[in-house]
Amino acid sequence: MPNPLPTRRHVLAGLSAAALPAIVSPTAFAATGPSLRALAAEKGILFGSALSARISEAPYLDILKAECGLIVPENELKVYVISSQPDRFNFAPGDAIASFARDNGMKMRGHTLLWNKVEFMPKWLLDIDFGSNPAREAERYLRDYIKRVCTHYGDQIISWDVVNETIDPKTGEIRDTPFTKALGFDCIRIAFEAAREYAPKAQLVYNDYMSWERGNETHRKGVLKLLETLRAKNVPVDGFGIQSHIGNDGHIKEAQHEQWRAFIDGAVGMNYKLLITEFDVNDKDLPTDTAARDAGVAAAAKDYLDLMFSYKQLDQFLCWGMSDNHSWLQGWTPRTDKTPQRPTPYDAQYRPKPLRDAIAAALKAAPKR
Ligand code: 9MR
Repeated sequence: MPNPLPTRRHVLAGLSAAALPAIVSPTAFAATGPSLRALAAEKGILFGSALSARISEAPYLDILKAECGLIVPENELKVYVISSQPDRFNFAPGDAIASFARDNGMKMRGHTLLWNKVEFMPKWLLDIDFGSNPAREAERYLRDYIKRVCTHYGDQIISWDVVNETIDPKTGEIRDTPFTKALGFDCIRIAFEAAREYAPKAQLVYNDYMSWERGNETHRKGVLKLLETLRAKNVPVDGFGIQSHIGNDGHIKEAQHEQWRAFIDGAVGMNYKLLITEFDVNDKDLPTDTAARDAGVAAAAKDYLDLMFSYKQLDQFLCWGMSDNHSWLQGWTPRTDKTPQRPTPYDAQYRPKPLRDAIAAALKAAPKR
């Protein structure tokens, strides 16, 4: 379920430049050597992270400032935050993140204009009555919503996850939602066309979570079919966002490189740019021992990132949070031993972990794009 919305007080306390100390002290446990942002930039990759407006700890924000050139709001641009009531539009949480990014010279991605999945639509939208001409009214609503959000942020958002997770992993087909009921595939086309119209300079991305692990075959097939249809119908889509929540299916050791390469080759063969949009490593199958676990996470990450960075079409890479205490995985798949997950580059005390070294090593080994 969606997290409770951040209050205005939290947002402002956490992110406004005015609330930050005038002189920001360096992170207590700063990583040595070049930042991930610098290592990535050397290879033509933009490195960044998700940020939630609920986060206010200065050391966390310092890590972002030190490491990231790109920020994506974790939840603040989702329809259940922006429009939790009909005809109400709340941009305050997203604006706080936009200010943080601007004040710190970071670019910004947008996530997401149409999360075509009923679990993440506000109740009023699920109950919506599109009237006697549902196709026309659904299109009017969708275009209007996308216009409001895109024009609010203008050119600050360089890349949008226009449509997120519309493929049902079990069937490989487009999910049933109020929009697909009214418009079928056209809701996807309309979302991208409206995004092109109202965010003409932004890269437009289809984003999904299919992985290289066993059990993902139908999901991968469905996503490739969607990417093909988008091209066949000349829908304006520039990039394919591969979320990369690796290990999330409990198969951290079951990498299937050949199948995964065939899948990505399919996407780049259709001339899509690639992005890693939400990288983290679910460690629920790894041992309790911290050192062993961190080593397993780092090894899985290096293996995955080496393969991904071999594609020169990939030029944006974002982690889904930079420290373990702020990872969604703590609540999503708690470990059976009850110890906290360790899925991100920094630990809960904001110390860099072997995962950070693995990311740095993969960036150093990556070919220039
Ligand atoms: O990390 C996000 C978590 O805080 C939210 O409660 C959840 C529902 O909005 O979404 C999480 O982010 C998801 C992202 O938006 C889309 N891909 C999967 C991410 C992890 O669930």
